[in-house]
Amino acid sequence: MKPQRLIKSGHPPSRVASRRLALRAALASAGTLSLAGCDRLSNSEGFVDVLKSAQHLSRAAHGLVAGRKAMAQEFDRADVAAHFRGNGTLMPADADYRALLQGGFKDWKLEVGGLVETPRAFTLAELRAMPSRTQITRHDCVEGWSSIGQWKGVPLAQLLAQVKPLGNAKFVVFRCADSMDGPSLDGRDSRYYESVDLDEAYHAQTILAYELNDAPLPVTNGAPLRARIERQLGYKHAKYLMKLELVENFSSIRDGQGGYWEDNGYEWYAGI
Ligand SMILES: Nc1nc2c(c(=O)[nH]1)N[C@H]1C(S)=C(S)[C@@H](COP(=O)(O)O)O[C@H]1N2
Ligand SMILES: [Mo]
Repeated sequence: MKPQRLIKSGHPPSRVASRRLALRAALASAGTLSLAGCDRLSNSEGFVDVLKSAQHLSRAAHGLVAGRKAMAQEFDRADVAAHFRGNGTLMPADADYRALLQGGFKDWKLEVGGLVETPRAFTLAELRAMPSRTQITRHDCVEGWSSIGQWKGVPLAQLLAQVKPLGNAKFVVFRCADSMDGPSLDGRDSRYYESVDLDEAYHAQTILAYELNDAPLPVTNGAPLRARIERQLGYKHAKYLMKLELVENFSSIRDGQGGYWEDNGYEWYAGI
C-alpha cells in the first residue's frame, strides 16, 4: 500500500473536462471515471488503479481519433481572456527562486541535460533570441475551468535540436522551482515536475513560453518560463522551469509516475 501523503496545495475535488469525458464515454464506456481526483480520495489504491488502466485507453483512443500530429485548436485575439487565471503555485516560496526573481531572472538559466549529446544551459536572453512561436490556445484545468491566452515562446524542438537527444532518450522531464509540500515537510523533494514523450516534445505547439498576452510571463503563470503542452490538461503545463532532463523512463524519479500529480494518482497522458 502506497503511503498516503497529505496534499497541501493544488486542486480541490474536481471533474475532468467534459470533452474528455465524452471521448471516454464514446470510445471506452469507462463511464465510472467521473472524478479526476486532486483530493485525498485520489490516493486510495483502487482509484489509482482505475486511473492507471484508463491512461492507456485514453492515449490509444486519442491517437485513434486525432492522430499524434493533430493540432490543438487556436483562437483569435478577440477570444483572449481579460485575465488569465492562475492555479497551483502562484508564488514559489523557495529561497533559490525568490533570489532569482529579485534579480529580474538575470541569473536564471534553463539547464538541459540527461540523455543528450551536448548538455547545456540557456539564459532567458538566449531563449528569446531563438526562433519563436506565438499561439492563442485554451487552457483546460481538471478543476473544470478554462482560460484562453496568447503565448509566445521557443519551440521545445529548437532546444532539442541543440542538445541532441541520445538514441535511448524517450521522455523530457520538466523540473520546476516550486516545492509543493512546503520546503521540507519530511525531508523529501516535493518540487513540481512533469514529463512528456518525444512525440509531444517535438509537436509544433509544444513551446516554452516567456510571454503571455504580449507581456513577460507573470509570476502567477510561471515566470520566467513555462511549458505549453496544448493537447493536454493544465497540470502538464509545468511552470517555473529550472531544468529539462531527457530520460529513458521515470523509475528513479520520485514515485516513478512521471509527474507530481501523476505520483498522486493522475493519468500521465492527459489528452483533452
Ligand atoms: N510548477 C508548477 N507548474 C504547474 C502547477 C504548479 O502548481 N506548479 N500547476 C499546474 C496546474 S494544475 C495548472 S491548471 C496550470 C495553471 O497554470 P496557470 O497558473 O498559468 O493558470 O499550471 C500547472 N503547472
Ligand atoms: Mo490544473
